[in-house]
Amino acid sequence: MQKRLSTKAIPLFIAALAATLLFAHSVQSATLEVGSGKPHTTIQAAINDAGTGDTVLVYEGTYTETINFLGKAITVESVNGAAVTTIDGNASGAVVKFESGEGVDSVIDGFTITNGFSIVGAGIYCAQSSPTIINCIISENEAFVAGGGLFCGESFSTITNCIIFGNHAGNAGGAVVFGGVSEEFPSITITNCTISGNIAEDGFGSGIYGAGNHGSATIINSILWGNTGDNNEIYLLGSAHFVTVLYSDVNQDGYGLPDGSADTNGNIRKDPLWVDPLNKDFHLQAGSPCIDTGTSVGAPTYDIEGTIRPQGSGYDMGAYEYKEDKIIIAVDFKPGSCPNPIGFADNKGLMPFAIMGNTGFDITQIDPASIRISRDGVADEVKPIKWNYNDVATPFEGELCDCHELMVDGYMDLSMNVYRKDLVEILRLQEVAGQTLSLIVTGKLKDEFGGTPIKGQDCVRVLKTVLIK
Ligand SMILES: [Ca+2]
Ligand SMILES: [Ca+2]
Ligand SMILES: [Ca+2]
Repeated sequence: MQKRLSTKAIPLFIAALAATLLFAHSVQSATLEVGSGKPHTTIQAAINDAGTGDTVLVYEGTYTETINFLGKAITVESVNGAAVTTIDGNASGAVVKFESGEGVDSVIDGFTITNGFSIVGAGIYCAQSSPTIINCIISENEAFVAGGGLFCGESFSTITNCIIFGNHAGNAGGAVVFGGVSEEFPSITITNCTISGNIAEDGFGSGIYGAGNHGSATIINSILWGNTGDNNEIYLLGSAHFVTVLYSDVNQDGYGLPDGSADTNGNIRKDPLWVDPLNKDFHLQAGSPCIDTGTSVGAPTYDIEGTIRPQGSGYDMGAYEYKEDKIIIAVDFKPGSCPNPIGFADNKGLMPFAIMGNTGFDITQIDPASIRISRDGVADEVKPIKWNYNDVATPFEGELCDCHELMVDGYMDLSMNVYRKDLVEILRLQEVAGQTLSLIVTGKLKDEFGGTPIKGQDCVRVLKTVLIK
């Protein structure tokens, strides 16, 4: 028998249910979509409808409007990032405004913010507000007086992973103005930003300008280079302004910055070696002094494009983390057997190994003459002696030094040989007798396939007694 609700109990039940739903509504945040064919076609319309904790999710495209957060603790973010999602202010005021006491939970993430025109703060204007600004390209905005890119007055804003490029101020602060006049001591934090090509017409702080009576800026893992004017990168109006610069590349001395002869506080003064700054490409080239020279302290987990930080041996300076263009290859020493022991190195004895092909990787693209074997901590490399194409092994998806004995899989492998004597002597394997260690195989694709570097590894077990005959 089912127990039935008495008629009397129903209103109570409904009231309880309604209360539950209301409660659920108050804690669950909504996502408001913006784009062509979406419930909202302008970002501002979605902001108007949003409540605390909601996300305004903006699809690719150019939105010609200016927006105002209206004091709301919401996240306005793009689906696919700043490179393909633009807010164009149409030269009618600041493009993005925070002027109603917004705090850290008012977030703008992943937009190009451009074509603003105002007295101050043409790209982003924050007054007595402290928003979170992340993954944005703030470019080609024009302030009649100050703060071409951003104006942060009485503000504790954080600005992370942003490119602030090609903005213009009639007087001061081509890229950023900070400071305050009230009793509060405002302080902004700029982390992993790339700031270049900004102009302050009167020459004061084409990069960053400390205005008002007081204020401080902390600049971490950032690049200020190629902003135009005297005192071109940073300028502080008075003695009650402070700037702390750490692990950054700034083309200026003073403010505790290096003069180019020595580094201070992790700061450097060296050409950042951008890929193509004239065409707004601020990715780092291989060999840039900004690669791996940032600090992990306070660094974001991703870069402006969503690449995981750090890549390589450390965090980079600027909005982009340098990502090595490298193909990871599957390698098997002694194909089809494991644990790949090595202990006796006669003159002519060979150790076979294979670089394995699969559906996505055709090993005939590899330049066999480029292949080298190395181990961590040893500078010298070993060159294999002969190679051919055949199917001898299967890629193994497991822990690096785990064993398997899988052989043919229908995909052709690049099968090579190396003298055991070379491995033992050149890689100094006696030093690691009794250990299992990984040997690294590097090389590159043939030039007609782009010459892309390749890298992989497999483990060998070095026997307790390594003999050389
Ligand atoms: Ca790095
Ligand atoms: Ca093996
Ligand atoms: Ca194979």
